Amino acid sequence: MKNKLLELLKKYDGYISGEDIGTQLGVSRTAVWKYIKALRNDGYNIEAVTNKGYRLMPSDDVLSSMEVKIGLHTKLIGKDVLFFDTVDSTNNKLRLLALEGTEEGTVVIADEQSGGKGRRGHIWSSPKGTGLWMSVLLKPDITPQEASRITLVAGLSVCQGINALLGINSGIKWPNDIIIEGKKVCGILTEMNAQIDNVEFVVVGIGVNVNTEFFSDELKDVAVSLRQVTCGKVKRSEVAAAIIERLEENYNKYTQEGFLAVKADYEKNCITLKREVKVIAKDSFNGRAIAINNDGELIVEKENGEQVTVFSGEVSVRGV
Ligand code: BT5
Repeated sequence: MKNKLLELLKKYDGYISGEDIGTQLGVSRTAVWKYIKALRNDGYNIEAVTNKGYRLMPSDDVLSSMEVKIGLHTKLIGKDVLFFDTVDSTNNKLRLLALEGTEEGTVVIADEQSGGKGRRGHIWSSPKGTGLWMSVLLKPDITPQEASRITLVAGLSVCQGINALLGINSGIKWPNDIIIEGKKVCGILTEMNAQIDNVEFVVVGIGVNVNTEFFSDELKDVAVSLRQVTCGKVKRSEVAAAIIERLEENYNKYTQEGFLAVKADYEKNCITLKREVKVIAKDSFNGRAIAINNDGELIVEKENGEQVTVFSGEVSVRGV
């Protein structure tokens, strides 16, 4: 009911009386008042004026399950959106839920992560109220070796989602960073539970800096937020919905037709291609990123003309 009331308030530009709300939703005016109070507790700014009724004020950046779901038209991803004020890591939270049998497509979002994780034990800074810290549960019928392609699919979805929503020009640094003007706006951490030859489930963790105004000294030269780029406050729920919509579309293409189905879009948005890169591995080398192959791996051409296939997760690639 709270959901329906919110939708109704959003539909009206001006005021709507308690009586009208009651009639449209089929509840008493006392019940209307109760739900208005509940929405205010969730952070919505609802004005009440005698003889006029209620009006939803241009909303601040309220992040909640309901707010995300209102913007969604997907069938699988986001059918369930679970919101938490604080968790250690949305990936950890969703993994536990997955072990209990939670359905594919479930999304966990938190306002704050106390132990946000990057890859290989890195820390992901996830302060309260500033970013979109979100994990998505997927159960693709793939082998563990193929799981890194899910990261590419997710990266593409973030890039397309935020570019379309905000009219910006982010790009993907292969394999999993979303970059704007040379700085990282989003990182993706894909974790899985698997047997030797099949994946039970994949948790795709997506961290987007949305309304961060100031980064720590350590991060300020490498990190950027959507707010810093657009010079205005951005609604995290809209960012979440835009990403989930694209993710469902790309994930369906991927599961039905393989990576080839999204490869052209990935390449179009990939800023690593045609650039000089340094592949950091046991034996580091310099080269030129010339292509993404049909499995999503990066082909780097060394100065001597030798072509090397770089597997995601195995190395880092930096612009030189
Ligand atoms: C990543 O790791 O980029 C993956 C980050 C995934 C975060 C999401 S949030 C939701 C879900 N729950 C989690 O616990 N994690 C996922 P990596 O490529 O290892 O990059 C980590 C490095 O990025 C750090 O060592 C810092 O240098 C830098 N960094 C940390 N916090 C950052 C931030 N908020 N913005 C930009 N860069 C950051």
